[in-house]
Amino acid sequence: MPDIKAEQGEHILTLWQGAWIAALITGVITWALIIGVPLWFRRRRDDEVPVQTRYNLPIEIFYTIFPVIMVIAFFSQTVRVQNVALEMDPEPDVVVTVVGQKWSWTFNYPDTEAAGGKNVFTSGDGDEFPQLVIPVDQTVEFQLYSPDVIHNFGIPAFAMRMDVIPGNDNAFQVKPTETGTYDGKCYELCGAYHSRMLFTVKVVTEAEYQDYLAGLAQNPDNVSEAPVLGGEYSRNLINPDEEESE
Ligand SMILES: [Cu+2]
Repeated sequence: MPDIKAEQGEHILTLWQGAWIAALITGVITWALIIGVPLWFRRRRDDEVPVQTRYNLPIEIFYTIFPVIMVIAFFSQTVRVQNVALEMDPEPDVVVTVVGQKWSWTFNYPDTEAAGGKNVFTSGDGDEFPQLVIPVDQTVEFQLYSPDVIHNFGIPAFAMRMDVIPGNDNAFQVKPTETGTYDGKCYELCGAYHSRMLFTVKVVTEAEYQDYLAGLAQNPDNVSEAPVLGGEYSRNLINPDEEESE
């Protein structure tokens, strides 16, 4: 069983376990019928013809209605859990602007300002995987932005992931329950170096989080005029003269 480290993911795990139990009960009954029927109703003597049943209305009604009831149950539970897991607190404790682009991730921390009101961020490339640092027991909102193609921002330890779609900015929130370092990756086959889109998530205490942000704000490599939203590379490919004309 996966060990879930975020409140939202715990609901998803419960749904997953419930769905498995329901599916297993259905499976056991189905396997029993598949194996049992040929045994129970086999021809026992050479001169005997087994009972020839052409139709059985109650059974036909049962196996039409019962799957419909199962679909309704699975569907309604999924919608219920989805609504709980995707519930948005209008005032999250921390906001991170996550940029998924070919072929890595950038994490902007818009709540924090470096000297002169500048943006604080951390970024990775195909060789070095970026690390996202967030505080434990606080509601963290991920605002997902892509300048190029569809990516998918996912952290298995939180049992949460979501598409990062150009022109359609998604968001979700997590409340991590335990400090530690967890893996994350892109879950949408986005192109040649999709497999390089890995990152780690480090969940730390509030004090460590503030120290981390202060450290980023001191490092010129992690400070920019505006939020780093990516896309320069692909834009220059389309229109190489754009920078000169600006
Ligand atoms: Cu990707």
